[in-house]
Amino acid sequence: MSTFQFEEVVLPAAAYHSTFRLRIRCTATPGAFDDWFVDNVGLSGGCAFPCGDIDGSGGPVDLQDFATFSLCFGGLPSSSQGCACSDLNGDALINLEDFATFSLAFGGISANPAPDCP
Ligand SMILES: [Ca+2]
Ligand SMILES: [Ca+2]
Repeated sequence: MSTFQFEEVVLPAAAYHSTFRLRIRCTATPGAFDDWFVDNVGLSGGCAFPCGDIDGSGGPVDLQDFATFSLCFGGLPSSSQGCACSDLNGDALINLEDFATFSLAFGGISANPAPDCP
């Protein structure tokens, strides 16, 4: 049996895109044999922009940010960068709690990225 180890790779914020691919090769067994399984593979990401700047445009939190937030409301943070930024408290839900935080950020500029919103 092969021995595996846990590997975690921290990607730069600019690496977030919708065509992420993960390639896993078995190099321990010669020939065309598959003697292993890969499971518990996860991909997690977060918002690369300051709290409330959901569209990443910079500047104060505005109606463009709200437009993206409303499209993501009730959805999954993993569905897009904008939805990742809409999960303002990092609980993997986009709900009224996030809206409350968004409302506080509206019109301002935060130094912290979600989910570390003030
Ligand atoms: Ca913005
Ligand atoms: Ca949330």
